Formats: sequence, C-alpha cells, structure tokens
Amino acid sequence: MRTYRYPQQNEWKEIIQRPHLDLSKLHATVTGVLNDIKEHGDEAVKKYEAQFDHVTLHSLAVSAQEMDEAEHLLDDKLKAAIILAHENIHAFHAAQKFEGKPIETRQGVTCWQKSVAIEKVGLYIPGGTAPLFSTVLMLATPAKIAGCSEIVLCTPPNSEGKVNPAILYAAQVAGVNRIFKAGGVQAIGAMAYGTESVPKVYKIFGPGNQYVMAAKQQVSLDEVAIDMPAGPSEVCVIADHQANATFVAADLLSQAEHGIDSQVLLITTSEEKLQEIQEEVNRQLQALPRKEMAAKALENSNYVLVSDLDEAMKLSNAYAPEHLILQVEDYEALAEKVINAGSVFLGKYACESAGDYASGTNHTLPTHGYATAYSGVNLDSYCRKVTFQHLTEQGIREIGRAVELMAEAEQLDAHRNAMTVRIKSLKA
Ligand code: HSO
Ligand code: ZN
Repeated sequence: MRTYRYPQQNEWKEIIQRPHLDLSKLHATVTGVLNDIKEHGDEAVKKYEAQFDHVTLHSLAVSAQEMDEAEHLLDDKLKAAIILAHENIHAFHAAQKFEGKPIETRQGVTCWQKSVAIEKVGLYIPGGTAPLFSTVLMLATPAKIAGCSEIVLCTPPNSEGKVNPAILYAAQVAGVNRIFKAGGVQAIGAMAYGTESVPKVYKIFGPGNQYVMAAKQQVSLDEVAIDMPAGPSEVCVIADHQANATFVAADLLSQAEHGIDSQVLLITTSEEKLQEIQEEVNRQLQALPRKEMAAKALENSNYVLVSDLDEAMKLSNAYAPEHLILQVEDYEALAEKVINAGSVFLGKYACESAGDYASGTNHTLPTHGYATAYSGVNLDSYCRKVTFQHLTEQGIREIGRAVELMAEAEQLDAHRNAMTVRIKSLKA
C-alpha cells in the first residue's frame, strides 16, 4: 500500500485511479464463442463446458433430484443463516415497491406510471475458489419480489458435473425457476440468445471474470440488457481519531481478500490511527488463508492522511467507491455529504460483511467509479416503468392547441392532424 500524507489536490488523480482494465484483447475470442452459441445452442455450450470446465454434460439443466441432494448435503446451521439473510434481503427490497400516483397535469389530462416486472431475467453466478452463493440471494430475491415470471440461473459445474450445494439451496430459497450448468462466456451467450434448453432472457445480472464482463458488454449491444458495467470490488474507509483500528483493518482486509485486483482506500484524519491501522493490517493479514491474494490487492491500494473530514469526504466523492465505511464520531453529519458511493456503512458496527451477506441491502454495486452514475441492484433493476395517460374532452380543450402549434413548428403535419381531427370532433 502507498501512504500519502496531506496530498495536494493534484495528487488526487493518482490516488483515485483504478487498476487498468482492458477488455479489448478478449473481445475477438468472446465474439467467437458467442457466435458459436448463437448458431449451435446446447451443443456449443457443452463443447465449451468440456473445454473450459473439463466436464462432459449430458444435460445442462439441474434436476429436481440434484436440488434435493443439495438440501440434504448442506449443514443445518448454514441453511438457517441463508434463511435469515433471505428474510432481511426480502424485507428491504419489498419496501422498495413503487406506487405510481396519477397526476392531473391539466384538467382532463391524467398521467401515471406503473412498474411492470421484466418477464425473463438471467442470473450468472461464477464458480471458482469461493463460489459466492450470497450473490444468488442478492440477485434472485428482488427478481421474485418484482414478479419476474422466469428467473433463470447459470453457474459452472465442477469437473464431476456438480453445482455447489449452497448455490442450489440459495436459489431454491430465493425462488429461482430454472438452473443450468454453464459458466463463462457460454453461459452469457446461452441466456442472451437462448438455446434448446436455456431460455432467452431480456436482462442479465451478475458478476464474473474479465471474459464474462466482455461477454456481457457484447450481448448488451445486441438486444439484451445488463445490470451494470462491472469491475473489481473496492472499499473506502474514512476513519477519525476515535476509530477502532482493529475493526478498520479487518474491513480493509475483507475487501482485499476478494481478488488480486480488488482495491482498498483508507482516508484518515489522524496520524496516530494511520500507524495503528497499518500495523493491524499487517498483523491480521498473516492469519488469513487468502493472505497472498489480499497482499496483492493491498499493493494497488492507498492510505491517505488528510487535514479534516471535509477533505476526506471530497476525496471519497472523487473516488466514488463501491462501498464506503464511515468510522467517525459524527457519522450522521458526514453521511449527509456523500454524493458518489454504491453503499454506505455508518459507525463502527456496520462492517461491509454485514451488507455483503445479511443486513438486507444488496451487494451487487457499481465499481470502477460507476457509482457516479449507476445505482446498485435494487427492485427497480427488475422492472420497467410503463407510462399511461388518459385525456377527456376537456383535456383536448386544455392542450390541443399547444400540440397543434408545436407539431406545425416541427413540420410534422400528420402529428398536427391527429390532434386537429379530435378538436374538430368536439366543435361538431
Ligand atoms: N463484497 C462483494 C460481495 C460479496 N462478499 C459476496 C462476499 N460475498 C461485492 O460487493
Ligand atoms: Zn465481500
């Protein structure tokens, strides 16, 4: 980690910089796989599963029997934890339901919005060393609440053709309709274009490696929507003189262990805390099973000492972190000044892990500075707002002439006529 003491504004650019992400070299390979899936469907998915996941699959669909097996395999305490997390995620997202209130913009002109669920959504859950079954809850729970009628999930199987039982159990708890064994680009292609077994969906959600990111980018140019542009995970912690150094260090490391390209940023107003936190990070790091990965991530990370909390928040807003933890005395006052962040954690007990798993908020959040323009996944991510309007005779009297004049000025006669014939019908 690099340490900056009282950096000048012109050094901020260097501090807030993300590790460079260049997907352009992957695009040709990704296009090749996607085209193959589009043309050859299941057969191509199976071919790439053999090539990349080293598994021969007869059927892509996870069977009811496999679902039952997963439930039996899983430890009861873990099942109870998954259920507790699901209850909280459900409660938080159900409270986001939208009530479109009709507005009479003029007498006889009524307009309103209705939130309508996206019918078919596809969720991607990566495999790898630590399969993140918590992401299943984060993506499927709001989809179910929104009322998506088809919730499809793709995840890579292991070399024996089995899917992690916690992923299957979480999918069942959250209400996923169909699960398929497919990973990487082939999974994204299957959900984007549809195959004999995998249904085509309208929007694809979920994290993944650089190939998955590139595949999502490509299919999003081609008739399917995606949740958001993705990048490596990150956290910014703002700590003052009274912060608990052990807690802060643990939070920084919880993010760093995600992957070698994860990034953490500590901003503090206290030289003493800075040193304490640095020592704690080094001490706690030694005990982590994923210490090599976390240590690599720390190499891309920064500790910054600033003069006051105002400056700390300005730097954080410039960074636009995915997660922002405020371990400061008056966190409520500081929280008022947050402009760019995916998810904010207030006080010493709100650790990122709480939100990653079980408090109820969503952990699929904008990274790589996209918090300047994107929200994290929420109930709205699974809906569209359809607008409705109704006009009465009085409504035509109120806005008819304005419509005619504007249409005329845009030289769109057919538009003007559509209104004129109605105005005339009133006079008649
Ligand atoms: N911190 C990750 C989410 C996660 N953490 C899943 C543990 N499991 C991205 O927000
Ligand atoms: Zn995490």
